Amino acid sequence: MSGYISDPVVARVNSNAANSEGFIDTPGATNKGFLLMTEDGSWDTPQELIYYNLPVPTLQMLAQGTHTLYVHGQDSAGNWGVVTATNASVTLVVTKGVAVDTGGPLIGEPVAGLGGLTAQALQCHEAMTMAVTAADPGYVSNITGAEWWVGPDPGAGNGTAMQAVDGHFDSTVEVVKAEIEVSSYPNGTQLAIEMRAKDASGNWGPVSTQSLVVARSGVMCFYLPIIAH
Ligand SMILES: [Ca+2]
Ligand SMILES: [Ca+2]
Repeated sequence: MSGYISDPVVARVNSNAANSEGFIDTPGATNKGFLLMTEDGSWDTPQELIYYNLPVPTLQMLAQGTHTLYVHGQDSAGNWGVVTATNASVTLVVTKGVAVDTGGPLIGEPVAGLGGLTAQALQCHEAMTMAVTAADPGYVSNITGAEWWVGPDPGAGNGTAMQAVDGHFDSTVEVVKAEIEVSSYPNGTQLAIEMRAKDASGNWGPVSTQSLVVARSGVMCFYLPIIAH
C-alpha cells in the first residue's frame, strides 16, 4: 500500500509532513494507529510518498471480505489531518483460499518417435519403448513419477516405474517412458499397457491404456499399435 500525504497551504503557509499513521476498518485515536514510512526515508517535504507493507499475520487476522484502510498525516507543526477525509482511505479486499491440488496427472497420447502410435520393429530381445505425455491438470504440481503394468491393476505405486525422458521429474508436464520387455510373448499377443502418473501433491491420475499386438517373425518382433476408434 502506498500513497501521498501532503500538508495543505493555509494562509500561504504549509509545513513539512512529519508523520503518518493508518487504521484498518475503524479510525482510531490519533497516535494509536500503525506507522507508515516515507518512500525516501525522511520527512522533509510538504508532500511525502508514504507506504506500508501489510504484514502477512495482519492479513491472516482479517476476515475474508472488504476492509477499509484509513490513513492520515501529521505536519511538522503537530497538526493531524482528518482520518476520514476524502481520499484518506483505500478499500482492501481480502480473499482467502488455499490452493489445494486434488487432480492427478493425465496421460496423453503416445509421443511420436518414441513408440506407441508408430509400429516398432525390433529384435525380440530388445525392449520396446512406450512414451507418453503426463500433464498435471491446470499445471499445478510437478509430475513426480509414473508407472506401467500389464494385467490386473497392482494398486497405485505398485507398477513398474517409468522414467522422465529428459531425465528429471521437474515440471508439470513430462514425457515419460516405459521400457517394456516383451520377448516372452508369443506371436499375436495383444497387450494392453496401462499407465498412470503421480504429482508432487501425492495425487495419482487416472489409468490410461495403450493397446498393441506383438507380431513375431524369427528374431524380429513387430509392435503394432491398436488404435481405438
Ligand atoms: Ca495435480
Ligand atoms: Ca523434466
